[in-house]
Amino acid sequence: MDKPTLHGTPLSHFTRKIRILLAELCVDFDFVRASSVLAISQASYADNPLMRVPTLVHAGTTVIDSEHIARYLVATYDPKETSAVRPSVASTAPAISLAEAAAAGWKPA
Ligand SMILES: N[C@@H](CCC(=O)N[C@@H](CS)C(=O)NCC(=O)O)C(=O)O
Repeated sequence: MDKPTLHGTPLSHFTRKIRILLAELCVDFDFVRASSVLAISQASYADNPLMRVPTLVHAGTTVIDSEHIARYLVATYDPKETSAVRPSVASTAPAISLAEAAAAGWKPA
């Protein structure tokens, strides 16, 4: 399967939401840092006509808006077929996903 490319900025919380979901789904992806969220050309946002980040490009498809991107990723990468924790993290962290933690009543401090 083609590797998706996420266009965004490190400080964008919408971009971060998608990076967390990609990690949870164990999806390997390329990250392209947008030059600035003040840029005035669509090209700076991977041709996102809304001129915002994030934008996901995968297998010839461009998906815009983090909610649509999240739905696209969950539909494309079956969460049931992926490990809840990335292998590099699994050796040092308890093997529990955010969904499992929430179901168990865990709340962030
Ligand atoms: N509804 C959009 C909002 C995205 C958004 O507002 N991103 C900010 C960065 S966190 C942005 O690109 N701002 C540039 C601007 O508003 O011109 C989504 O969920 O992806």
